[in-house]
Amino acid sequence: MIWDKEKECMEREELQQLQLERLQSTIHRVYRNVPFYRRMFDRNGIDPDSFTSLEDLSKIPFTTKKDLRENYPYGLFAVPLREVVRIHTSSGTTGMPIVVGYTKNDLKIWTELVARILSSGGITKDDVIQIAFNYGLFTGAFGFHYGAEKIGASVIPVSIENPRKQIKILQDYKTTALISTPSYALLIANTLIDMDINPNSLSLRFGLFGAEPWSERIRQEIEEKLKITATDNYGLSEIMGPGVAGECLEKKGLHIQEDHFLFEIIDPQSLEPVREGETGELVITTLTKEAFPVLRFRTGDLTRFILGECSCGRTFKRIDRIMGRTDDMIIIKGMKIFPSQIETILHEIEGRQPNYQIIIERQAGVDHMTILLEMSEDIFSDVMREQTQLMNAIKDRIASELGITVNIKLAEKRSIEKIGEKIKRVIDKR
Ligand code: DLL
Repeated sequence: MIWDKEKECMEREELQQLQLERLQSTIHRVYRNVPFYRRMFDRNGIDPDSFTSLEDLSKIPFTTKKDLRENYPYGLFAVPLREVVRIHTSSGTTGMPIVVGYTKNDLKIWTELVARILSSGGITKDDVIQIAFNYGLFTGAFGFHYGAEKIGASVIPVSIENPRKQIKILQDYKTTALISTPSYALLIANTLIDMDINPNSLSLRFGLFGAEPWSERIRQEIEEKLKITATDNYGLSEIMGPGVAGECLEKKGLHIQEDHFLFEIIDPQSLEPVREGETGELVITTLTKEAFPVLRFRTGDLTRFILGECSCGRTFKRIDRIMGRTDDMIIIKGMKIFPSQIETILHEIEGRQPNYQIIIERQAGVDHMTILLEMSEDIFSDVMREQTQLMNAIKDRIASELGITVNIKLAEKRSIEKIGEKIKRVIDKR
């Protein structure tokens, strides 16, 4: 493809004009309809009519997860509830999720943006798509479902199932594309090997994976074991769900959907923008959201802008794969968990501040979480039966509240290693 620099500059100018107009209308909408933002503007002396260039965005303070949580459930909605046609949630630190609403128009745009991600990942209307995300409050399954239907592909809404059942469907329904977390794709790939099934006997060609961090090495492993082309896609419920950014088949970074969001990368300590191309925290402003617009939302995700044009011909900028988080959120099997959530459960069951450590390991491509719990004589009994009961109670609570199966191991008193005065709460060995 011949690269026409002049045309690209013109396109960028047009894009920036569109972004500015959309930003101005978002700012007016939130100032009019969301008391949280009106107070933020008034307190900081920001006039909603004073946004004449995209640089003016820097006048607005950041919105944090804490702000969203404090406005649970509907405090940040910019439309009356009767205009909301869908609700999803993201997990939160205190068991209090962030509730996100969508108007009809929000759903239309979400569908369109996910369709773009699918199409840049190689999907066409001829594909048979197996969606192996949980259908529910999580945005992953519904987001991809509607995007795939819009493309005209055939959608199989399997949800999370026993991997053998996924494989049976892959075989019998001649699935050509798998949508899931990368860890779940790897579980399916390893199960395929255990079952001694030749991946070439499947019709599978593409995999679009996201919702959790993964590496180039894991991509190669999945591609090799399933004989597919695997692309990475990124999103978050607070902004929309999947559809925020996604790789094209060049697999050299994720194109960001610049006509619907503004992206900034800041130093999480100084909160100043990093130099172009340096790693920092991704901050996103929505430009077209009606029900749940957010301004300068600090995602907690670390990445960098990839400089230069992409050989696929798309002119939207790219970010690198997410390299980590600024906070202590653990992502396991696509689920987002904070140590404080585990701590609350342990505290409630044990009736006192627990000493614990969370260990995350990967075995045969599957992530496991173990909670190491220090014993204290007054609570823990020597009686084996009582210990087992306690461990089961903890496991059950965690499974039902956080949706994850964990191993519990009891440890001797004061045996969990400290760094200075602090126990390192999370040891991620992946
Ligand atoms: O994970 C939305 C999604 C669904 C994205 C399906 C892609 C595919 P949440 O549950 O709110 O939403 O979690 C958002 O997950 O802030 C990142 O920390 C992490 N994350 C999402 N995609 C990626 C990715 C969905 N491709 C949080 N790589 C985000 C690394 C990711 N981390």
